[in-house]
Amino acid sequence: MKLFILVAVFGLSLAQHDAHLKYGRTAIVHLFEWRWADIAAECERFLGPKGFGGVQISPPSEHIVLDSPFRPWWQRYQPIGYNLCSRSGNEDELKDMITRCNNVGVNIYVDAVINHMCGAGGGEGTHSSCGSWFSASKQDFPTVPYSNLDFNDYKCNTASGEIENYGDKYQVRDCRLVSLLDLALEKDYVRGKVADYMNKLIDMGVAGFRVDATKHMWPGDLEVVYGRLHNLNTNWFSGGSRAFIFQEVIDLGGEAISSSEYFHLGRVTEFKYGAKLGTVFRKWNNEKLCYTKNWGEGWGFMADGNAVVFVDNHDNQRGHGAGGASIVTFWDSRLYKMAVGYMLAHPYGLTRVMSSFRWDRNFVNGKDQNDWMGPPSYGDGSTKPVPIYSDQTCGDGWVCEHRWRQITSGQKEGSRCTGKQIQVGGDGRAHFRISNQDEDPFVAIHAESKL
Ligand code: QV4
Ligand code: CA
Repeated sequence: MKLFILVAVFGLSLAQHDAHLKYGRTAIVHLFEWRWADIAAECERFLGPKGFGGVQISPPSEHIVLDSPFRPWWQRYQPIGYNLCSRSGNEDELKDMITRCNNVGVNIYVDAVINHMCGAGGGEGTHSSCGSWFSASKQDFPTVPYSNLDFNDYKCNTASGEIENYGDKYQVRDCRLVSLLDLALEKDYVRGKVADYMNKLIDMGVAGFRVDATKHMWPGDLEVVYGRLHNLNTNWFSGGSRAFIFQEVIDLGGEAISSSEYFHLGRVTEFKYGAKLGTVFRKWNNEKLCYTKNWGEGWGFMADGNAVVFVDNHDNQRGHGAGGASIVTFWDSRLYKMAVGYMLAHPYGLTRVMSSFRWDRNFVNGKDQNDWMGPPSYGDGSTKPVPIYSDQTCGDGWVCEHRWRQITSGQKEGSRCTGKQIQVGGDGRAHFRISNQDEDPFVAIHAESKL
């Protein structure tokens, strides 16, 4: 009997590691700040046909709307409630996107901001994406509702109420991250509201969640919340499927909290991956590509089945979060194509491709003054659609790395390959040359792209 229970609990938690990708699909893409209407169209015209497994979307929950700086991208990481209207669109558009993407085999993963609400200095009024009233100063969020009883101030042990020392796991979890009002996830009431929010999305058809700021929440609290989640919608997923959970924990070593505290709950972001890959492709510290022949666990990364990996993310491509100077982004396009090509070809972790927007970088003493800039928008702050040109690239400041030819790789078109053509002998060997002068100095061979 005891053994049986052990197996059942183990099975349940492992289930949350499964991204439920449809057959033959292996990578997901973060369409950072895209509108729901554009994601729906992208699933049908590109992601479905090209074999992408899923999309990580920006937080769909109601968020603060800021004037200064004007509409920063990070306002979406300051929820004021769980209504589903955001800078990307309203609830109907969200639902339509989930349905249309699921119908072409592309899963949707929601960025869930459940550690906190808006910043303590967020004021009072209806400056929010659905127009709901809230008061940051009174800690009053009537649309949920949360009141001042639902926050962690009574537990936090620092004088400022902020996280002051990442060496102390109590402050990291019970105090405010950059002044963001910290939810008391130990309370059954708060757990219930968070689970209701996530369940509404599951019922609409999402396949799982990126859990924002996981390091700042206790594993025991999360276990209860995840345990209350519904099974996935059987219109698209087989009966009994559990939501895929991948948790944002930045663990480069040397802090009180480590990624491994969350492995039993779902996958975890492996931030060492992009940081190390950057040093290899930049040839820093005498790194060489040939040293990566044991790339993955051999480099001290977490176990394959626990990891979500990426070259860069929406934070560290603009100096937020962690990863350091080595991170390669679309700004270094030639290196970036090589690094992403390498990641996609390598069998380690669940791979996530970043899809960004451009902004006007302005470095003063090494710090980008414009790292706050939001997506391409009109004067009133509303986000612009993503125009697609006939050569398949995107316009209006949308970078669309996921559409770069080298990242989708060569295609088979009729009787020819659009990429490099390579002869593979019956013995499985091939002879080919890669010059370091090539514009794209790498080759990835896909077993099913043959003539
Ligand atoms: C500022 C000061 C505070 C001060 C406060 C006073 O920094 O010390 O107390 O004013 O009002 C924005 C501003 C930030 C501001 C804060 C509150 O940038 O300067 O505080 O708002 O007004 C994103 C951005 C943050 C942004 C936040 C909320 O990166 O800059 O803060 O959204 O809008 C750690 C965590 C990790 C986190 C990473 C960035 O362990 O979990 O930092 N990553 C995730 C997301 C990230 C997001 C958050 C967490 C928060 O990926 O995008 O932060 O949801 O490593
Ligand atoms: Ca917390």
